[in-house]
Parts: sequence; C-alpha cells; structure tokens
Amino acid sequence: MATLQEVSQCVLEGDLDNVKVLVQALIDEGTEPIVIINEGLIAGMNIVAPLFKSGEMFVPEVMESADTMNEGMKLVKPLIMDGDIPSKGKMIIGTVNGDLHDIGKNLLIMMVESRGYTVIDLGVDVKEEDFSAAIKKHNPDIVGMSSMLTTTMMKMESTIAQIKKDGLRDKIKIIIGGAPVTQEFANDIGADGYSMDASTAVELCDRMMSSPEELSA
Ligand code: B1M
Repeated sequence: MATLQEVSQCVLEGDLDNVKVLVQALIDEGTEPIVIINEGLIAGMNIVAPLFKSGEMFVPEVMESADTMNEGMKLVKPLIMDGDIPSKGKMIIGTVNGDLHDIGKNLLIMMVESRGYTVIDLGVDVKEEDFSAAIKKHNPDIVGMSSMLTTTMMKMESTIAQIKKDGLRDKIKIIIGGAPVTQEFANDIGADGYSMDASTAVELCDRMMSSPEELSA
C-alpha cells in the first residue's frame, strides 16, 4: 500500500519514476486527490524549500524535486475541478524588457505554485505595456518582476511607471528580484517588496497576502 509520506519522499529525492507509481496507487486506493496534492506532493516541496534556503539543496536538485511534484500533479489534476484547489492568491510574473534569463524566475514559479498560488508566467523580455495588459486581463494580487542584468534592472522602474500611468498601481503589490537587485533599489523605484531568492520570495508573498497594509509602499 502506497503512503503519502512516500510521495513526499519521492518529491524530496526527485524520484520521477516512483512518484508516478505511488500517486497512481493512491488514486486507485481511493485517496482524495486534494489530499494527495496537499499532504503528499506539496508537503514534499515544503521540505525542499527550507533546505534550498539553508544551502543544503542546490538549484539542479530543486528543479528535479519540482519536476517530480509536477509529474505527480499531472495524474491528480484532471481528477479535480480547478475550483477544488484553494488558491492562496494570484500572481503574474515575468523577466523584464530586454532580459532573457529565466532559470531563477522558473524556480520561483515552482516554489510559489507549490505553496498554493495561481501563477501566470509572462515569460522573458516582457515589455512594460505587456505587464500592464496582463494586470488588466488577469487581475492578480501580486506582480513579480525578475532581472539579471544591470542594463535591464531599470526596466523595473519603467514598468512600475507604466503600471501607474495605466491607473493599476493601487490594485496590486509589486515584488522584484534577481542577481543585481537589492532592497535599496526596490525602495528607490517604489516596489512593495524584494527578495534575494525563491524561498524568501514565497515567504514575502505569504506576508503580503496575510497583512498587505504592512508592506504598503
Ligand atoms: Co547571462 N549573465 N547573459 N546568460 N548569466 C549573468 C547574469 C552574468 C552575471 C554573468 C557574468 O558576466 N558573470 C552577466 C550579467 C552581468 C551584469 O549585468 N552585471 C550576464 C550576461 C552579461 C549575459 C549576456 C549579456 C551575455 C552576452 O550575450 N554577452 C547575455 C544577455 C542575454 C539577455 O538576457 N538579453 C546573457 C545570456 C545568458 C544565457 C542565455 C546564456 C543564460 C540564460 C539562460 C536562461 O536563463 N534560460 C545565462 C546564464 C545562465 C547566466 C548565469 C551564468 C546564471 C544565471 C542563473 O540562471 N542562475 C549568470 C551568472 C550568475 O548568476 N552566476 C549570468 C541560477 C538562478 C537559479 O539564479 O537567476 O540569480 P538567479 O535567480 C535567483 C535569485 O536571483 C532570485 O531567486 C532565484 C532563485 O533563488 N530571483 C528572484 C530571481 N528572480 C526573482 C524575482 C523575484 C524574487 C527573487 O521576485 C519577483
């Protein structure tokens, strides 16, 4: 008989083959899909996040864990209506105009999704107007911007200016990150939050959703 703990362990170890066998066995045994997601797959990623933060796990291992979680999700998701997965909040995220780096952004998306957020990935090289258009279309709680180049980090400021110009600034919280970005820079350009890595970004999202006024610019 398969157990939820074994599923969590597979996610932790990035065991792609066994996660499929175990998740299918739990489905066949009648375990509720939402329980498999929360107490098996997401529980596994919840062990990964602090290990990554403390430097006990590295980027390739975290990617493998996230892939393993997603492999299990593929089997379970069709069994439940979207509305059955309680979303903690909606986030749109993109790498800013002129910047093609996406490894860190993708890692962040996996972490945030595994914590229960709905994430819309705008991809890389996202123009200022496209962030605004996506806010209008998706009505997110949080907008995330990533930049890895000193030459593109100023695009975060112009994106915030565009969002303000379009009258959307008050509807959302803006968080930024990426190698050249600092808290001081975030303060200077009027972002609501900054985080140096994917784990702290998830914690930042949680704080924003639980007490948004605390982080108001
Ligand atoms: Co580029 N690159 N690159 N590159 N690249 C850097 C960033 C660089 C530091 C390398 C160097 O010179 N030492 C340098 C930037 C220098 C600078 O601006 N000061 C650089 C350069 C110069 C360039 C090109 C200009 C090179 C050229 O063509 N002459 C060019 C630019 C292309 C463009 O974007 N227009 C370029 C291209 C590329 C590749 C395409 C080859 C490739 C990107 C592939 C891809 O992303 N799909 C690449 C790579 C891989 C790197 C390095 C080696 C690794 C980046 C990475 O993925 N790190 C990088 C050197 C380095 O960082 N050591 C480098 C792993 C990733 C998990 O970490 O992205 O930092 P990171 O993400 C972290 C945090 O930053 C944070 O959380 C993540 C996970 O913990 N985070 C957020 C990121 N976004 C966040 C958003 C948040 C919160 C946290 O909230 C929304």
